[in-house]
Amino acid sequence: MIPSKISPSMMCADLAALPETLAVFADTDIEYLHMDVMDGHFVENLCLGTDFCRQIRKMTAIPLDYHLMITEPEKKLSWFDIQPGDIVAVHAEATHHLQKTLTAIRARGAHPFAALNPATPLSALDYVLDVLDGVLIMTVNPGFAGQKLIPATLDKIADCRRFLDAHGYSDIVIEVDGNVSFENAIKMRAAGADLFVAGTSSVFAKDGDLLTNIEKFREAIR
Ligand code: S6P
Ligand code: MG
Repeated sequence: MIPSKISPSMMCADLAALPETLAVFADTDIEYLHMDVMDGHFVENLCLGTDFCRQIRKMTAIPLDYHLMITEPEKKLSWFDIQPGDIVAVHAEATHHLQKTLTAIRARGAHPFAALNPATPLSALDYVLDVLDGVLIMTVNPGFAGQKLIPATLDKIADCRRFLDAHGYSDIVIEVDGNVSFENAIKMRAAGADLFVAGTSSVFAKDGDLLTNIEKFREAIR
């Protein structure tokens, strides 16, 4: 089993407390920072621009986990300061050139991930497994934080793990994103997820402080 990791969703962070939040993440060995980039076209929302991503990069050494919810990501990779060790997830639905885009991400030393909307079948990955480091399974429709889990996506996580193992790619990471609450994270881990995007339903939940939420979340995904 791949060790579990946390990627807090920075669109859910309190911007007024950004330095303090990043310090807590560094102290608690948070593995990635999830950067939701939305173009108002692929999804109905605008979020986290290139300048914001560059600013975060200057404030922390934690690798970035770019989730590009933008059409034709292959034309926009150079807009970002992608560094070796970062994750870059592009949506299979957003490009006609998935294989080419994943290859371009790998050429930058970053980890290429393919993101799949809830309705997109795993067969979209059939011919790109050799250029993938991870699959980002959306467990809500992308665009907004604070949504409810789509239950069928739990089966999809388990199907994805079986599919990867059956093809000899047990080392490909499964990332999950959308209502990864403390309760849902336990089920997602049991289904085979490895990397957990933590938003308003866990790490940034208002009824707990950041440190307690992180400890509780680590316990849930152990
Ligand atoms: C949604 C985006 C996500 C959200 C995250 C929020 O389109 O890709 O990364 O920020 O899912 O988490 P939560 O717990 O509020 O659903
Ligand atoms: Mg996301």
